[in-house]
Amino acid sequence: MDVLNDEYYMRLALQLAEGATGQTGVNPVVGCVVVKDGRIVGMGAHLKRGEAHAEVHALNMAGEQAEGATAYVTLEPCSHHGATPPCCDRLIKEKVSRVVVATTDPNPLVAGRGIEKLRERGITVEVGLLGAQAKAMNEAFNHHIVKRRPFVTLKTALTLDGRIATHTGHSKWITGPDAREAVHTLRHRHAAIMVGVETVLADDPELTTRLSVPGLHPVRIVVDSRLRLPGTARVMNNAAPTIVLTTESADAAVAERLTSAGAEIVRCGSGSRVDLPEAMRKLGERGISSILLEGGGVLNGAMLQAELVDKLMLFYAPLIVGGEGSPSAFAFRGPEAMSAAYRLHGVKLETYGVDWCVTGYPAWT
Ligand code: AOF
Ligand code: ZN
Repeated sequence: MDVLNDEYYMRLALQLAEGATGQTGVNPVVGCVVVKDGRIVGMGAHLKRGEAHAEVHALNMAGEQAEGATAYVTLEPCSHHGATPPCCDRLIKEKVSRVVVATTDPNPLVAGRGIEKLRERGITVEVGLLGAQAKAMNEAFNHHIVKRRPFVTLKTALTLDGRIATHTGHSKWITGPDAREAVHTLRHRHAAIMVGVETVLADDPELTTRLSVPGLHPVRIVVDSRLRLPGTARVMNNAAPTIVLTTESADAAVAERLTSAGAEIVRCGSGSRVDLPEAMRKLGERGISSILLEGGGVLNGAMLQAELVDKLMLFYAPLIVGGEGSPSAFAFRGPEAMSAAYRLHGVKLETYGVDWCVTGYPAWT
């Protein structure tokens, strides 16, 4: 049994928050634990945008026992009127005497004001306990609320020699069932999933979340400058919304056909290719805070070059396929000198059955 101390309760609050990853939309995941005289009297997590914040659930549970209690919150209590009233007002009203906060809220509407307001009312506030963990679990929220564009995680399965198919284009399967199951969890955890039209034409994927326990489907985004997407493609089924990113010059009649088949057409730029920075801005504005980028190689390369990839998750299978023409996970010209290669930092290695996942961040994240 752990020693019961601040860290013990904050870990519990972090677990509550973590459990809701993928279901809070543009909002962060947040957990709260209220402790009075050595006993937990309230617990809560923010579960859905528009519904109660973590503190409200926990304080509702605590009732009158909140008076004189300590509240452990994974994110600074909010000070603004959003979909719900400010959490710091509620903590003040319930006469909580101490608030332990893991990390401040980067939302410009809050950004320290929540902590300030509590202190002004004589509440003891301590900030920073398990702050790194709390920040990491909201990496997409922290990015989107400040930059207003989605946090993009590039995910690909690849062979040890960096290929995503053989020279004939055959690709099923590279990684085993454990890695593929992990990818479905990733889909649940992202607001949207994005692929190039080549991937749709080659594999006809459905791009939904399919797990032993059902998850939420991400919005499906297809990058398709010339509108080659067939109306009969599986991404066009009604399991989830589908957005097609294209250009100003794409054919209006084809666009109309895809719209009547249920897709939403978003035109980005007047060049021959989709203007990716503009696309990310438009998606961010419409509340898509995170994207799982599932390739293929050309789109991966273009997104990386445009510095629009914020995280990479590379699922390596212990396979070598060779083949001069076999498609690469990153199909772009790349730098001349090795010293100019994209170097990942914060690299972590995990195993899934016989496969490995290398996670890392590019220099600009
Ligand atoms: C908290 N506790 O549990 C959450 C917070 O539109 P609203 O009202 O849901 O407000 C969303 C903003 O509130 C969000 O951008 C972030 O700044 C904060 N989220 N704050 O005190 C919570 N989910
Ligand atoms: Zn709040």
